[in-house]
Amino acid sequence: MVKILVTGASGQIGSELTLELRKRYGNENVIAAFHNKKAPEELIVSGPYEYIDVTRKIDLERVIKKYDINVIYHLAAILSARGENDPQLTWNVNVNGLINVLEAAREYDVNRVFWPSSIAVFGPETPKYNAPQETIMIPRTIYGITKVTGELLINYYFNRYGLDVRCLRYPGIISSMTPPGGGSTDYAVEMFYFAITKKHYVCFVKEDTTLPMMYMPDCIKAAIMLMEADPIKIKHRVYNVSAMSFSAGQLAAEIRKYIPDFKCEFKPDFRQEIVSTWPISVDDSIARQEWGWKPDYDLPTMVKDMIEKVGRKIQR
Ligand code: AKB
Repeated sequence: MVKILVTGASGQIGSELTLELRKRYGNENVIAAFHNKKAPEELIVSGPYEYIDVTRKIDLERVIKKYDINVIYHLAAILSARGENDPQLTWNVNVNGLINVLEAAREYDVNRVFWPSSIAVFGPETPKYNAPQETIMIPRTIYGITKVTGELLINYYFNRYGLDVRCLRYPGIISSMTPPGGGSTDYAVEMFYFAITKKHYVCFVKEDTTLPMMYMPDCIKAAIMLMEADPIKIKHRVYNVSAMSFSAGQLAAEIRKYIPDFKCEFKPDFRQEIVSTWPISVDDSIARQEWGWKPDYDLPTMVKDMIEKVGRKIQR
């Protein structure tokens, strides 16, 4: 019997992933955990939930014991832009939180752990195009530093203790249900809300800023595919995954196909400096070879779906 704990369940990825896991494994078998934040109504009513501060190992232990948890999706984290306002807090949540999860997983015989890394592990020295899975990683943000540290830790826990931890390096994630908070790729979600409600958006990166991105259904599909993959096929602990790359200007132009009078201005702020250190595209061929990764959405199909879903959400 699978009993899954999702930390950071009220966040951008967590809210949709939790609902998908509940559909797959049964509502009562997926425990949503969040910290001090109002969670989407759907999460609260569809299954069990708990308040957890991942920097307190005792909180994790209580929930793991209470539900006899054997799989953890550990998503609680502070993202890149917010991280720069408080590097110590970011280290505490992202690194000490992860160590608490890994230690608790080891002590309570949890079978499998998922942890998201990010393209933020890369830095200006990484090749800009098709950034390889194994490459030079000298991130410039505290968030990126915590993600590199986390990748090293999960490799350590696998090699030292045999803990089956699996990790994806996500690009910027575009979602319709829960907006991201504190990321440097948030413009790619905000643009839809402003285009639909105000027909005007001031974008915080330059028009030609091009980054790897992924639509939420692919983000969830990748996590579940990796977690369900046969251990024999998994030769790495950390995988690059990719779906599409586009510039902020190309995104605005694609949205304009549905909202012709949408006006987008580009006024870069401190987040431009962050995204300028990240690659334009990543090479995910190892994930494709080893466990069959393949995204479903590209720029036009993602924009079409987002316009419909965000439009419906705003009307409600
Ligand atoms: C962020 O912008 O911080 C995140 C990420 C790329 O990890 N979306």
